[in-house]
Amino acid sequence: MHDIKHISKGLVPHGVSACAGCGMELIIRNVMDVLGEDTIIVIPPGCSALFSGYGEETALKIPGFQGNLENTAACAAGIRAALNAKGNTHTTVVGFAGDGATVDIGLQSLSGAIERRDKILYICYDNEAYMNTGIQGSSSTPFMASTTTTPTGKRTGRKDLMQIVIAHDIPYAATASIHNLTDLRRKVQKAKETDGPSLLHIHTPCPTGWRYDPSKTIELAKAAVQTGCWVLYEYENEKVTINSKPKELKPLEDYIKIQGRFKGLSAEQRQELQEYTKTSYEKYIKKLESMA
Ligand SMILES: Cc1ncc(C[n+]2csc(CCOP(=O)(O)OP(=O)(O)O)c2C)c(N)n1
Ligand code: SF4
Ligand SMILES: [Mg+2]
Repeated sequence: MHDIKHISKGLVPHGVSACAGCGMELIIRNVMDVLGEDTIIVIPPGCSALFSGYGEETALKIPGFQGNLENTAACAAGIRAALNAKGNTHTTVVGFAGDGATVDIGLQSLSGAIERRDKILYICYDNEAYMNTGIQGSSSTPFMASTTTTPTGKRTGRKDLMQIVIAHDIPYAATASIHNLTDLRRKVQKAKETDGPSLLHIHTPCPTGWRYDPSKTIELAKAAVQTGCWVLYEYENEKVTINSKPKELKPLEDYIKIQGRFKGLSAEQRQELQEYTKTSYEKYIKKLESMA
């Protein structure tokens, strides 16, 4: 932990070094705005580490701790336990980690914290690859997306973080998208108030890794929901609520055509991806409806 030296309006100053149009920056600004200053944040290596800081510097006006890719939830749980031992039950402890740090490398520590019922808020901003180290594919990288380790397109679909935490019967979990900040902020507040572990899985367009014009970040976040690539729902009291269900899905091209990571696909592959997306979406909605 280090003292906070930066003074600015709000808890996140202007002029941070995220790329222009970064979805993750927008998320942390909103998350911090809802959580307020009585918060301790744990951030693993990844793009978000610019918010936990380098050496003496930090881009957040709250105490922060940088752990490892493996242990965001364990570090957060340890801080929670120390606060509890001091009689402090009011401070929010939040883990803010990428998809690689969550769905791959830190999954065991997340599982342990949920199983122990540690009261931590865990946020996975999902930019669908290991961006900070050069866009390597993660288990959250979607089917057919090109990364530096899947140059001709990923051959498998993505791991389902939400269903994994639901299998732990987590008290509260929700997906969110930056195209609907009202919904996102409501979920942050709900997660904060949850008596036990809570998790938010937030879709995070990344202009550098997905290779699109930075002005299109919100448009893409919205298109992901409208084309069935991202489903907004929450799990609470052992039940699922679907927050947004498009009457009819928009064509997948609306989402993929401006992203460089899908540019190498042939017309047949694009068609295959369209069918895969539609079938997976319909199957997923049925499953969620059975959990309502
Ligand atoms: C065990 C381990 N493996 C690899 C690394 C190197 N590393 C640092 S950040 C990073 C990328 C993390 O990806 P993600 O969690 O998705 O965050 P993003 O960079 O996309 O924001 C990697 C692989 C590490 N720090 N620890
Ligand atoms: S690589 Fe992507 S997630 Fe990382 S700072 Fe740049 S836009 Fe944000
Ligand atoms: Mg990532």
